[in-house]
Amino acid sequence: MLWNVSAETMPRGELEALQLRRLRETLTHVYEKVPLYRQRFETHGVRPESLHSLDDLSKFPFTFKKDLRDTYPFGMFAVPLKEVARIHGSSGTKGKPTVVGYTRQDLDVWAELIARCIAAAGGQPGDILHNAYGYGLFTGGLGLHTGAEKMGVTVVPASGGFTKRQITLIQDFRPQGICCTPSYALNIAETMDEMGIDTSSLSLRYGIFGAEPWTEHMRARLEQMLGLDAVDIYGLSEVMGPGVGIECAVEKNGLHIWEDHFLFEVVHPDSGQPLPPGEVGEVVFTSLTKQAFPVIRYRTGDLAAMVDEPCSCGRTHRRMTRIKGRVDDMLIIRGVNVFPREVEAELLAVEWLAPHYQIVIDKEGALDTMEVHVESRQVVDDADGNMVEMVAQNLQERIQIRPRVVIHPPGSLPRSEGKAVRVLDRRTAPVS
Ligand code: DLL
Repeated sequence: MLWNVSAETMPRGELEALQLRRLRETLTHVYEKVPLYRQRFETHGVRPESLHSLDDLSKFPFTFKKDLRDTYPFGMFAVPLKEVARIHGSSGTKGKPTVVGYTRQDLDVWAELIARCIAAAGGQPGDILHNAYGYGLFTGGLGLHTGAEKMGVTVVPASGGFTKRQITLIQDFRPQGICCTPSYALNIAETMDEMGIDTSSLSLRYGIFGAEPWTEHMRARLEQMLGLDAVDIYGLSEVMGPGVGIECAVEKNGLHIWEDHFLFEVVHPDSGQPLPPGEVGEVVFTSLTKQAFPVIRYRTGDLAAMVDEPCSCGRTHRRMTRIKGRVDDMLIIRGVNVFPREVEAELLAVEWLAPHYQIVIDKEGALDTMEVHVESRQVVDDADGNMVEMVAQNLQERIQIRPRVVIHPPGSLPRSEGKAVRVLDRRTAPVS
């Protein structure tokens, strides 16, 4: 089902004309209201009037997460605080959170886009949606919540945690939809299994999973364990929150970005030069309708490619591949560049390992150490160390460094209730 047929199937020419008009308005709005943008534009010798076509956007400067930190808390708001109806933020692993604001109109647009997402996932008015994204400063819980309400879906505001109680609610209320992080969905599914619940008796038809990277392997597992269609939802607080884009249940292949509200580019992470469709680079967003917290060419740090092919669902909005990683998630261990997603891919390829792992980086004297902790699906007898040896060997071939591998019994590694923490880098941990 399409929630907003005319917007979601708008012919490209019409969509681009709308984007150009909205982009001009946004550039004017930030130039007049946000000193940081005015100064940046002036330094780059551009003004809102410099924009004649969508391609001209590339003349405008980028915005970075650091800009939000430097103007903490409200320095990049483009409306007076009394017009800000709500504030959200991201958790901020490095001290203060990044803060974003929404006017009433921004909240309405957000709800509309979430309604489009729920419909794309296979939901419809009258459904019950079990919302296990965290409620609070994090955008996940309330973002999905208000969109579902707007659509006429009954929301169960479960938030994260108290997993057994959540399972009781899922059994008793019989929701058609569930939304949470994929790692928490796995936690719920495994807990059901432990409780001896026959998942074929569940009512779930669709799952809206995102807020962290996940893989096709994980999708297959969640679909099989929970008996639903799982789609990937993407977003970030700085740009709006969940619902910047979503996969459609028809193709489950790339996330439609709601291009009437966001312009997206993919650029080379070092040079900042735009990349053609199909090439993986850093995703950059410009908001087209936001009032309180507009963003111009915001560098997300997320890596993906643009997909510029028609989709059989009928939506004309272009797609983005799954997020392939982050620009800054590269670990440098003894001088070798290591990407956690490479470790994940190697572990998930081993049939008897479970998708629960953690990478711990530390130092012994001057030397970096790397440990990979992973769970097996069943209790394994590895007295002679052959299994550990095999996993360590495979990892070494893939990442050029030999980690110490520890295989843990099923159920022993910490489970996620929100975004899973996959890497513990103790070299950078603050000394307490
Ligand atoms: O995670 C918003 C969200 C909530 C998205 C619920 C989807 C569902 P932040 O806390 O600001 O906002 O974190 C944003 O999370 O830059 C990505 O690195 C990552 N991320 C979000 N969605 C996905 C996804 C929310 N589908 C950051 N796949 C982003 C991979 C994702 N990474």
